[in-house]
Formats: sequence, C-alpha cells, structure tokens
Amino acid sequence: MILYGSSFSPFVRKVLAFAAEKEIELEVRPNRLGDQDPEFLATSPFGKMPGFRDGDFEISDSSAIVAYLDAIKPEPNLIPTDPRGRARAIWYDEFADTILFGCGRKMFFNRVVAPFFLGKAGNEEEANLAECEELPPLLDYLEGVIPASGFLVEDRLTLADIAVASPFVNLRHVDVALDAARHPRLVDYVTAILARPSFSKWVDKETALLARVAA
Ligand SMILES: N[C@@H](CCC(=O)N[C@@H](CS)C(=O)NCC(=O)O)C(=O)O
Repeated sequence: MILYGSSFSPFVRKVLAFAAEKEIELEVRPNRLGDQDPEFLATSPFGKMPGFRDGDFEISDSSAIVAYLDAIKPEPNLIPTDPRGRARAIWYDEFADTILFGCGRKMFFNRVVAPFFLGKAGNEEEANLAECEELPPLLDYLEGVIPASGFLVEDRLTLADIAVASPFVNLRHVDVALDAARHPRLVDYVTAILARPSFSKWVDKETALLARVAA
C-alpha cells in the first residue's frame, strides 16, 4: 500500500499515525504541494495530499483512507462501531480537518511553507490574527471536552485523538506554545498523544528537516 504526501501535512500525518497504530505498513512516496506526477494525480484527482493506492484501488482524502484501512484490518478498532461513539469520532475528525486545520494552516503556511518551501514571504498579519483571535476559542473548546481518561471517545485511543492531535504538530513547528495554566488538560492530552511512537517518529523527522531548511 502506497501513501503519497508529506508528513508535514496534518492529513498525511493522520493517516501515517493511524496506520502505525493498526500495524499496517505503508510505503510513503513523499511529494510537495502542487505535485503533477501522474501516478499521484491518479490517486488524488484534485492534487491534494494524501493520495493512496492499494493495488488497483486508488483513493484520496485522509478520512476516506483511514476508513478503508479500518475496514481491511478491523483490529485494533480505531473507528468505534457503537452509534454514538462512531458519530463522535467522526465529529472530532471533521472538527480537526476543517476548523482546527483551517486556523492552524494560516500559521503554518505563512511561517513555514511560504518562506522555507515556496521561497516567498508569508502573510504574518494573517498568521498573527489566527494565533491571537481564532485559536484560543478552539483550545478552550478542547479543554472542555477532553475526558479524565485522556481520550476523546470511549476512553481509549480512536481516530478522534489521532485526527485532533495531528495539527498540533504544525503548531509546535511554528512555536505556538500552549498555556498550561489556561489549558492544563489539553497540554497533557496533546503531549501524551504526540509521544506515542506512531506520531513521534514523524514529528522527530519533521523537526530535524525543518532545522536544516531554516539554518
Ligand atoms: N480533506 C482532505 C484535505 C487534503 C488537503 O487539503 N491537503 C493539502 C495539504 S495539507 C493539500 O494537498 N493542498 C494542496 C492544494 O489544495 O492544492 C484530506 O483530509 O485529506
């Protein structure tokens, strides 16, 4: 099974961590934004990463890909089957992919992707506004919903935690520090999920690469 994309994308990282937790091996074909490789475009018709191939089956979109992985290898189960648990896991996945990503993208794109990967200036005003105005209510929301177990749904690791934790790696890359006084539960939660080997492997690689390109 082949995954096309860069782990700097929270969507790609989500699939990589999900697969690792299920002990599914993926061959990663790294690419960049705007990649026109026909093999990649065959998996992702609108050129968005990740794209995915399993033999003659091609699909894009991180949520579609993890649904496929969960179906072909049901254990350990990461997308709950109980109706309420399932709906809540999908809500958190959607929250992470749209609301959280939409905010984090403004910081990561303008402070990392534009200057270091595209060789152009980022829009710091947009990044700053996202950090100061848009992000705090999202962090307040998460602080209020994380259960004492440290897992968002069913008191065990699910897609919800993998999807929500992934964009926090991008926030780390742009040095957005979480405030342990205002968001103590969230700080512990993010620290614990990102310390799992399924994430830390990619986080360490990304951090090392960023240090090289920023030097
Ligand atoms: N909903 C998609 C979003 C994928 C996405 O937007 N990926 C970004 C990178 S983080 C991308 O490839 N953007 C390139 C573009 O929009 O042309 C998913 O979950 O995979």
